[in-house]
Amino acid sequence: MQGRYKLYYNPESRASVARWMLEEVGADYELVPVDIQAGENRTPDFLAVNPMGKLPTLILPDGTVMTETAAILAQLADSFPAAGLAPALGAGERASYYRWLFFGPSCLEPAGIDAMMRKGSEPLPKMALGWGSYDDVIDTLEGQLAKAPYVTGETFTAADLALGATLWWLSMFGAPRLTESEAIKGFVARVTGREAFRRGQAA
Ligand SMILES: N[C@@H](CCC(=O)N[C@@H](CS)C(=O)NCC(=O)O)C(=O)O
Repeated sequence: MQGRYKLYYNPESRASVARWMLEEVGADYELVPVDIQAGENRTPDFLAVNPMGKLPTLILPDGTVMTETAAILAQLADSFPAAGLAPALGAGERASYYRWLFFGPSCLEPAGIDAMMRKGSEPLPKMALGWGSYDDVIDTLEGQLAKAPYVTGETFTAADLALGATLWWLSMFGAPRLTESEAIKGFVARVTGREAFRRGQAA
């Protein structure tokens, strides 16, 4: 969808992942700063847009409200096909792309946050957790990233952006094992070396 996008934004939030994607696809967009520390994401005006009070919140050119980082990445990849960030519909690569795009928010993120923040309580039963265990998630990702430069093979897609961004901030916050893994370190360096990543970090 062409036109101007509006991204409710804070640089220290997942909104920076959506901004990176807007840069990747060359979208026309504006940022609306939201000061989370000052509670601007909990005002009635913001909650009327996103009742979860979360960033990123993206307004599409036709006024549709989008939340959920991975969904935003998928929508932008499809809206800007010339950027080549999503494999063709129906192709095997597309299946692999979906797999890894969803692996981010459903496995890597909760496993990483649980591994860093859980204090002293018993681990939850692996069978009941969608991500099984932190070690299973990292072993799986390591195995995949050892095979090829990107998670679906030779080509960078929105799934790499989703996983790369999450691995990048989990590494910065000291999640276990990440900085000891050559495959993961190499992948994070590869994706954060992209020009669009740098542009998305600009003040
Ligand atoms: N499921 C959402 C999570 C978004 C999220 O948790 N955003 C955090 C910043 S990284 C936020 O807005 N926190 C503010 C708050 O909850 O008050 C996504 O994947 O985009």
